[in-house]
Amino acid sequence: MGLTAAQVDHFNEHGFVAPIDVMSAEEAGELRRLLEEAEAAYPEHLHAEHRNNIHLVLPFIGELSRDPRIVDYVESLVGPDIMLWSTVLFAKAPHSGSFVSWHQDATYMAVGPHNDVTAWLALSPSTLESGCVSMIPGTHKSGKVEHVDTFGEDNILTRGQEVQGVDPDTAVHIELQPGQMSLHHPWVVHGSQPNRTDYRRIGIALQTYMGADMRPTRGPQYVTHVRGAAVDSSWIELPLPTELCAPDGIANRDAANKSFADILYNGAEQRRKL
Ligand SMILES: O=C(O)CCC(=O)C(=O)O
Repeated sequence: MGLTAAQVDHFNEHGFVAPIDVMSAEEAGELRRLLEEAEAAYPEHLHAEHRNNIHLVLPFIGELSRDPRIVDYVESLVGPDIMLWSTVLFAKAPHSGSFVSWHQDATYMAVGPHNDVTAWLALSPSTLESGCVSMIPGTHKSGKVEHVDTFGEDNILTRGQEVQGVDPDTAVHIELQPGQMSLHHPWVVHGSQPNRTDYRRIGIALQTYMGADMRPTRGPQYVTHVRGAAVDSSWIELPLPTELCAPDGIANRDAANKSFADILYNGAEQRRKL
């Protein structure tokens, strides 16, 4: 089952579509349990500063990246031949100041031409109070806009990059229950506020699902195959893991994270500790 014509129109007009039911709250709870069990077992590999590309070391996140209940919707936007660029675990501790400044994903990605979409799946309630993702509708139509690096301490983004002059009153707050997802366009301006609740707000961004026509514009860059045609040789294709945090998965993730950091920090005046 893919998106309805009305959902595709909404995405094209506003730059996002949500909420989309992917799985039951119980199933999302089970994913959360597996994730938190892995965080407890492998703290050196899974912590707040090491939260990228978890699908390369956690088999259940690898499987999630190919789950037809997500990918069928993605296919409605990018076509039948799909790769995945990365994943990001966006977790905010209860009553933490962590926030995400207004930004566009595509600005720092060094891939193109853009035929891609991010799926963001909630594993706990993502509400205005817990710091859900907020989108500025229609901003995807402007293409790339200027960002300023802030390196703000509580800013979860790599370089604290921020689009200036956004009017927060125009934001649409994407509230999701566990098991629901949003889909957003690589150029839509979005961000999120601190978590003011007693619970951990957890979302997994499958970021970004790319159509087969996309290419790296700086390299080397790593992807996993999701469905359809084989990955083009301009990418380095990595396998999904079969074991939790096994040495080969860790080596693949280290390579992908290094390339990810080199791309995201391109031209930056400083780097955070990774
Ligand atoms: O999870 C958040 O708070 C921000 C997510 C985000 O910026 C993204 O998925 O691109």
